[in-house]
Amino acid sequence: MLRSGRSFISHYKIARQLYSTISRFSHVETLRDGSADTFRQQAFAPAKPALLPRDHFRELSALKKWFEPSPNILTACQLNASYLSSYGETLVPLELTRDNPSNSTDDVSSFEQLHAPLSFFIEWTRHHQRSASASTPPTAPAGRLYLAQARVSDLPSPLGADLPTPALVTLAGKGDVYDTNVWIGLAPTYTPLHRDPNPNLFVQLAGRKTVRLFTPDVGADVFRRVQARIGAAGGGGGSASMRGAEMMQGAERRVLEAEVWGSGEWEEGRAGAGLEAHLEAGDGLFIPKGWWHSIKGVGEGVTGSVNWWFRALDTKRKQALTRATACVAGLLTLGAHSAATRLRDCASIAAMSQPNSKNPEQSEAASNDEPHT
Ligand SMILES: O=C(O)CCC(=O)C(=O)O
Repeated sequence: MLRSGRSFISHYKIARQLYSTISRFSHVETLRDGSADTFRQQAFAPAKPALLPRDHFRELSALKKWFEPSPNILTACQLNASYLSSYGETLVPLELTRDNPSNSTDDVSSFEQLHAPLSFFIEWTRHHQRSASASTPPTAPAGRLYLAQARVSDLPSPLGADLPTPALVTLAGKGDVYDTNVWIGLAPTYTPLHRDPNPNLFVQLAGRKTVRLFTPDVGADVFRRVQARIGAAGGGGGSASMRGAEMMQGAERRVLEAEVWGSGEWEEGRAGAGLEAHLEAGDGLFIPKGWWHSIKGVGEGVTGSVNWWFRALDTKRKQALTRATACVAGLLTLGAHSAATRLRDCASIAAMSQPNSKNPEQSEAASNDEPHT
């Protein structure tokens, strides 16, 4: 059967868009095991995005205690209100996004950040999940809430204890965590393209997310092009490492989203520059410092994640560790006397690699970490 010319063209456009979206993003590779050595050698040291083996973080307490299966929607989760309500008075940061009426070009009319008790957010998700699964048509939602960038250090300590720092984080970097944040919402959720000034271990606690990543240079190009485009229309000017209101609404949101999730132009001559990862509860993704990423909560029900922004070893410490390793290896080939002398050398080199070393070489160790928002 022949289609009308217009309908054929629109089908062709959709097919082309789908094809280009599918083919432009390669899958993030999965590490062969979750050991600290493999993580360090194949992801952390070469600054390469990588997925930990599926379910690696399945045992995290938060994953088991904060969420439970939805009784109404197969495969969806909900918040475990009976556990979390004990901390209902805790103030948490929320993002409120309001949808625009359908006759507007922007799909989001306003974006606000506020603080409200956790109990309010629990009630909001419960209400929305109930009306989404009810057979009666739901009333138009007044807006969407996203519990975004809630610092674990600001949560009551039992909740913080449900998110112990993974060994990979303490073993691979300087051993300290810059910041840990949780992100909980009802799918769909959306975080625009940005980059983090520290390495990021991103772990999915509930529901599903899709992450798209760009190399530092391609991401910077995409961001610049979007800024230029909306700058011409009088908008933009935000920072890519700040979760600012400008990237969550209006022209910047629309153009950024189209560039990353639609038929953006970044791919020309840039094979392999865009990566994609699909995360489910228990999965973990390493996002190296400076890699650009945009994240969508997909599917149905509650989606929850936690990220650990941790510090990379500074160059001096990296060099000292390499020298110390070589020094110890050399010991094995020496006689007792020379070995004792060599051992003293090794000890002083190893001291240099300690984070709080008083060695003058270390005073320069203050990292190039920038603040997160
Ligand atoms: O999960 C999200 O929506 C955002 C997380 C994020 O931006 C990050 O980990 O850098």
